[in-house]
Amino acid sequence: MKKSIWTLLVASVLGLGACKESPLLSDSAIIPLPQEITNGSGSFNLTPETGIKLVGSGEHLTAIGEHLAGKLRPASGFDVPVSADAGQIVLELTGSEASESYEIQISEEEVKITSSGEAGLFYGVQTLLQLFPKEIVNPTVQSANWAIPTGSIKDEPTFGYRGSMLDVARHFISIEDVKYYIDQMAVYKFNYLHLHLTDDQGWRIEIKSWPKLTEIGGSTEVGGGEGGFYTQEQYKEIVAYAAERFITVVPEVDMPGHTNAVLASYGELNPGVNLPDGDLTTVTKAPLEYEMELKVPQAAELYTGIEVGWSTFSSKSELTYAFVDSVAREISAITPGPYFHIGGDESHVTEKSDYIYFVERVQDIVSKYGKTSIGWDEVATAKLLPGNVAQFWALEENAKLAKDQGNQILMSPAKKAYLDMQYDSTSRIGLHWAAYIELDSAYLWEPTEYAEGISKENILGVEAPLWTETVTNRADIDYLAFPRLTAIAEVAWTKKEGRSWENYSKRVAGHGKRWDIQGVGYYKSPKVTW
Ligand code: TNX
Repeated sequence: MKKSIWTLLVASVLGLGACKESPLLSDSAIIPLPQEITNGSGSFNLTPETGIKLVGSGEHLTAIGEHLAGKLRPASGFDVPVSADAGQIVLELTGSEASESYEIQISEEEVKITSSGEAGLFYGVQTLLQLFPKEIVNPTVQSANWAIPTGSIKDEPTFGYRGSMLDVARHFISIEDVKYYIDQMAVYKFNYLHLHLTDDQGWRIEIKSWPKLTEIGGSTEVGGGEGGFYTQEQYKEIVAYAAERFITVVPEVDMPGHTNAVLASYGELNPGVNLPDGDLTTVTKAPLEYEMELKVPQAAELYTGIEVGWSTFSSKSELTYAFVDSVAREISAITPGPYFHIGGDESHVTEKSDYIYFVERVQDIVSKYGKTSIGWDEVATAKLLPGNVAQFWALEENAKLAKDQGNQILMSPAKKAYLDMQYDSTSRIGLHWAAYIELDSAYLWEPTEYAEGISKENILGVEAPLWTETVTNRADIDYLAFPRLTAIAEVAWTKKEGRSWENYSKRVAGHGKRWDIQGVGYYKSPKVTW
C-alpha cells in the first residue's frame, strides 16, 4: 500500500515534469527565421551571476557586448558585467571581416555566439535576445524565469542589402522618431536606412552653400504643418546612431522631379527662368492647387498637397548642375556609406531626352564624390554607370533595362513592400494606389521570382519604403510599419525554402506581445492570432 502511494507520487511528479519540459529552440519566435536551428534538450538560465565574456579583438566588440548587457539589465535587474575575463555568455569574434553570418551554441552552462565579423556578432545578439521570455523587453525589473532552450543556430542573410526607407520630406520625422525606427530595424537585422530627404513638400537637410533650401524649402510639409530639417550635425548624429547598430544610411535627393521645395527656395533654379526668350513655361503648377503662369523669373510657391509628377529641374541649365554638385558634395562628405540615392521617379513633366541627359550627368557628379548612385527604376531608361543600382518599385520593363545593362536591382515592389499602403479599405491611414497589403500579402512573395527575368544574381536586396503623405506621428509609423516590416525582414533574410506563412504568423504573434510591453502601436492583423 505504502509503496503504491509512493509510486503514484513519483509518477505524478515525473508527469508534471514532462508537462513542464523545456520548450524547443526551434519553437522560439525568432524573426527573421534563422537558416538552421538544431534542438538540444534543456535550458540555459540567466542568473544574477551571469556575465558577458568578450573573446577576440574588434573596434566595436565592447560596444556589442554592452548593447547586449544593456538589453538584459533593466528587466532582469542583474548586473550582467561585460569583460574579457569571464562570463557564461561568450561573444567571440573570430576575424575582422564584414561577415554577417553567425553561430550560436547554447548549452546549460554557456551561450556562445561566434562570427568572423562584428555585424554577424551583432545579429547573433539580436537572435539571442529574441530567445529570452518576452518580459525581457520590459524597462523595469520583472520576476521571470530567464531561461532559453539549448541547441544551436547557424545563420546568414540571403540578401546583402536589407533596407527600409523613411520619407522625412512629406512629413518631417523628428530625430527621436528616426532613432526609434532604427532601433526597431536593428532588431530585425536590417542594414540600410534610406532617408528620402527631399520632395515637393520639403527639403530636410542643411546645405551650407544653399541655405534657403532649409530656410524656405524646409518650412512646411503636407497639410501645411511647420516642417523641419536636420542640420548637418544632426544628420551625422543619425548616421552614427545607425552605424552603432550596423545600419548604413542612404541619403536621397529626389530629382529632377519632386523638386518643388528647391524651386520655391531658389527662383533661379525654376525652369522657366532659363528659357532663352524669357517666355516662361508653366511646369511648376500643382494641379488642383493653383494655375500659375510665370511671367518673370520667380520662385515657385511652397506646396503642401500630395499630387506627384508636376515639378522639374531644368535639365539644360548649367546652374542646375552647379546646384546638384554642391548638394552631392556636402551630403557625400557626411555620409560614410557607399550609396547616394538620386531619386529619378515620376518626372512626368521632364522631356524624355532631358530626363536621360539629367540622370547621366547626375550619376557622374555622384561618382565624382565617391558614391554609387541608386535611383528609382525609371533611371534605367538612361545609361547607368557600372555598379549603379535601380530600385524597382513599379515597372518590370525598367528592372529589365537595368539588368540588360548589367546593373543590379533593389526590390521594392509597391504591391508588396510599400509600408504606406493600407491593409484594407478600412485602414485609418495609408494610400492604396498600388494595392491593399494585408500582412500575409506582405509576407508571401519571393524577390527572385517577382519580376520576370530578374533572378538572384540581379538582385542587390530588398527595401520597404514608408512614404509619409498620411503619416504624421509615431503612432502612424507604428501602425503602418508593424507588423509588415517584420514580414519584409524575413523575405530579405531567410531563404525561400525556410519560409512559411503559417509558421511566421505564429512567431509574429510572439513579437506582438513584446510590442504590447514596449508600447508599439502595431496593426492587429486579423490574419494572426495575437
Ligand atoms: C509613389 S514610389 C512615389 C512617391 C509617393 C508614393 C506613395 C515612388 C518612387 N514615388 O512619390 O510618395 O508613390 O505611395
